[in-house]
Amino acid sequence: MFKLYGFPVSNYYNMVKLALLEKGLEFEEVLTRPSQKEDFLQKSPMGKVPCLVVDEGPLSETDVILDFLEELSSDINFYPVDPYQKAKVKELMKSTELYLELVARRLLGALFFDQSLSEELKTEITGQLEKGAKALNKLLKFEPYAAGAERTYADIVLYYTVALSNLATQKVLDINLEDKLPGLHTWLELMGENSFVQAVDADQNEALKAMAG
Ligand SMILES: N[C@@H](CCC(=O)N[C@@H](CS)C(=O)NCC(=O)O)C(=O)O
Repeated sequence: MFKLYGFPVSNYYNMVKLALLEKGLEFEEVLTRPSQKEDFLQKSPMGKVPCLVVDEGPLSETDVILDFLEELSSDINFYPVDPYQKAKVKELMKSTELYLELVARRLLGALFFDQSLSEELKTEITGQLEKGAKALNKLLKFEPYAAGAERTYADIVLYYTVALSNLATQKVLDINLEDKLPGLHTWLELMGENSFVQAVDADQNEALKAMAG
């Protein structure tokens, strides 16, 4: 059985967890924080989560793990067969990570630990978010799914990116991503109807509550 290392607040962890659930692959969750301890670095060389240990050994980096899961036999696929459409899904996944996730991540210290941010930094991050949202709006389809008619990995990546990013942008910058990404609200509702999404969300919400004390 696979072992998934990480913790349920982590958006990256939840992307892999949802993919495993959707694909019906058996796995055990091993509650783990990022760590620089040598035994964890053997599994995840940067000490980050998630890390998935499969029969052959460990794998780190979320996109690599998602691609690996897709290669395993499954009736549930998250990439289109057509090479161009598949590349478009990957373009959307990568853009979501680079221009939304990694930008909003700069606010997580303020979200979780009340770190203060200078007005200058807030202005810089707001500018990056505006630019990123403009780019994402060129790629997002919401017809009804992120990349078109079918559910793809782009939905999984966007869903858990938005989950934490929107908490952060609302708290720190008073920006609701639903106002920046037209169609996001309806799509979030659609995604929320899925029972696996509900299960992962419930674990994330519980962990967020525990973190808030
Ligand atoms: N590039 C990594 C990023 C994963 C990541 O940043 N995970 C966070 C938790 S959400 C982490 O482990 N942070 C600790 C660190 O950056 O050292 C991936 O795609 O899996």
